[in-house]
Amino acid sequence: MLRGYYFFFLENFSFFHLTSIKHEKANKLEKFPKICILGEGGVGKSSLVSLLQGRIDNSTTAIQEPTIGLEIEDSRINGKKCTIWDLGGQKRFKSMWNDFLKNSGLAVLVCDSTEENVKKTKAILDRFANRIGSKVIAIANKQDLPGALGAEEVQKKLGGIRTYEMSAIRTELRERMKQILEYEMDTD
Ligand SMILES: Nc1nc2c(ncn2[C@@H]2O[C@H](COP(=O)(O)OP(=O)(O)OP(=O)(O)O)[C@@H](O)[C@H]2O)c(=O)[nH]1
Ligand SMILES: [Mg+2]
Repeated sequence: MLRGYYFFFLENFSFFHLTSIKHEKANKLEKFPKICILGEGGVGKSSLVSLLQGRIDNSTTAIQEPTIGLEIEDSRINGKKCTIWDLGGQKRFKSMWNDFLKNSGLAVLVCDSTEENVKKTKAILDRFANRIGSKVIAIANKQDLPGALGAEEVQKKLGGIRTYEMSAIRTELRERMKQILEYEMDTD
């Protein structure tokens, strides 16, 4: 019983803590376009941000740590400052997404290109459709793994949202990742 309360306290403490950090940061960053990266845990969202930001090189060991709540960082797309919101994909953080997704200029829905994960990704899309807004694209990540579904197939399963193939661990794809976001931020 005591144990239950303890975890209840911890969960709620972390929620309020994260919410206040979010508000503080959000107020400062509100004036810049916001890109939200969302998807199930472990699909490679933080790895994609690292690729984009030039933090992955061939000597870097892979990111293993799941994102706790949310990471916000500055970036530059088309020469303009923007903020990237990398949402933690674990189940316990999803209730916070409604808040995090507010005023997003572009939502990037990431999947790991397996049949099972694409199904879960579609469920995310349906659950947060009214928060994600109209500007949403998908990344079919982990294309380096055998059996990865291609962009066309993933796009069909996700109900037609524009989908790009990617592999966050391939440093040579950094420019490609940048181009995708530049193009999508520039068009309606
Ligand atoms: N093979 C392969 N592994 C990848 C790729 N992208 C990410 N990974 C690996 O997948 C694991 C999870 O990556 P993360 O970037 O932490 O995943 P995430 O979506 O941010 O996970 P959460 O923060 O828990 O939501 C790590 O071990 C990465 O190295 C990829 O394109 N190919
Ligand atoms: Mg992460």
